[in-house]
Amino acid sequence: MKYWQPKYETMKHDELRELQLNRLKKTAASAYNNVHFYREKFEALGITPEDIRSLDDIRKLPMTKKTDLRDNYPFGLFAVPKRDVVRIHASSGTSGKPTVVGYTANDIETWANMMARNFTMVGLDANDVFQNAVNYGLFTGGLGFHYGIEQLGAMAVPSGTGNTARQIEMMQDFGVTAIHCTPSYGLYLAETVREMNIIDQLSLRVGCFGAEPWSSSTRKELEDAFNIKAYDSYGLSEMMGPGIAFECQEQDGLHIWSDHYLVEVLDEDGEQVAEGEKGELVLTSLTKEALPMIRYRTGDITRLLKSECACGRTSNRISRILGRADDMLIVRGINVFPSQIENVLVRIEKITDQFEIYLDRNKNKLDEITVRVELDEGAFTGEIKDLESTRRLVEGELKSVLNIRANVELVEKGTIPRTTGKAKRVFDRREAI
Ligand code: ADP
Ligand code: K
Ligand code: ZN
Repeated sequence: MKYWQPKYETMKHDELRELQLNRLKKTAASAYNNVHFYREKFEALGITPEDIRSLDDIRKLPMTKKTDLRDNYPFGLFAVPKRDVVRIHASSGTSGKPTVVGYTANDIETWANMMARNFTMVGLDANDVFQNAVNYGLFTGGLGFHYGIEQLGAMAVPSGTGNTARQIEMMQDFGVTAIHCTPSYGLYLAETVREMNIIDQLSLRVGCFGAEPWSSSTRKELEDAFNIKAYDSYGLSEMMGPGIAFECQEQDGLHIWSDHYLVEVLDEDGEQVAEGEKGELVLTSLTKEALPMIRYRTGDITRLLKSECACGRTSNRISRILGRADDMLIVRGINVFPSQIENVLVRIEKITDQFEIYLDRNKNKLDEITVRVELDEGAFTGEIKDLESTRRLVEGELKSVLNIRANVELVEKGTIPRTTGKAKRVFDRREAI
């Protein structure tokens, strides 16, 4: 089977635009009628959903940012009563609290079908055995992929993260044909497989890699090491999770599902860029019920590609993600904002509010984050064990907010340079993957 939902995947452009317009009107009406935040934004601009008469009218609508989710934490942007929400997920917020997203039963089904489209697009079907080697739980990558695999009818192996030896054993024993993980973990797995010299015992054909940016040289490395085709999977929690945009077998840009999302790629002045140009990806959901998002600024920089593709799909297409428009860091696929770290540190008494963040890649090619903080004068007792307990305290607080382990390095007060301008706090020493 070539397409999962051929009607939508290959819909003619004018028909698709009509569908988008109808769905945009519905989404705007739901946001306006059910979400106080949107109602106020529309009113401030002097517009109502009735002002949307063509797709170009999207430009009349207000933009939404990640901080808007924080300000309405946890459920303030939901457009349906709580009883209609069947699941929530959470991703990193810009400060102390995570960003919470919600789904109705229809949303979950839409998402599963979107994933099944992606899998069909890269040549998978019910005969495949699919190992999902990402974090389950509040992150969207686990259950998001999982439901898609089941929707496709393939066999899901919900291996989660960690224990590389076990991961490889499962690949061998279960005859795994497809895997999903971050590209950096993929590289580590590949290296381990090479060291064990067992590539002949694997049945892998397809790898789906996402949650962090990666390059075409990493693609080649992964494809060579595993003897697979490696595909880029893009998504973000605010738009559902993974699977919003996905590469097809042409491996030349990602299809972004136009029946579910209205795509804008905007320059710094908020103007739509021309084909081939770079800009920030701004998305409007067209079918999301629990959490409609209007002109959501993803912060991700991409290029707009022409929508014709040799695979026959008519959706919008974007290039791989080229970077971020803001200061968000991606560490092992998990988003980290310097403001989150600052938020933790200012609450701890024994240290000053100066800090530096160092990012490195360890020998297993995995990201390491180190936060350098200053011990406050009065807090130094002269006892090494007290230093160690302060360090552990800071590590623990960071872990609970960031969801990943950060190394903490304590230094003497005054070590971190003070600036009068904008402090340089982040030192990213990782080579690109
Ligand atoms: P978290 O990972 O903290 O749960 P999200 O799932 O919302 O949060 O992360 C979404 C972000 O991850 C995107 O906005 C983008 O910056 C990054 N991302 C996801 N997939 C890719 C990809 N394939 N290439 C580059 N960046 C990606
Ligand atoms: K991410
Ligand atoms: Zn294609």
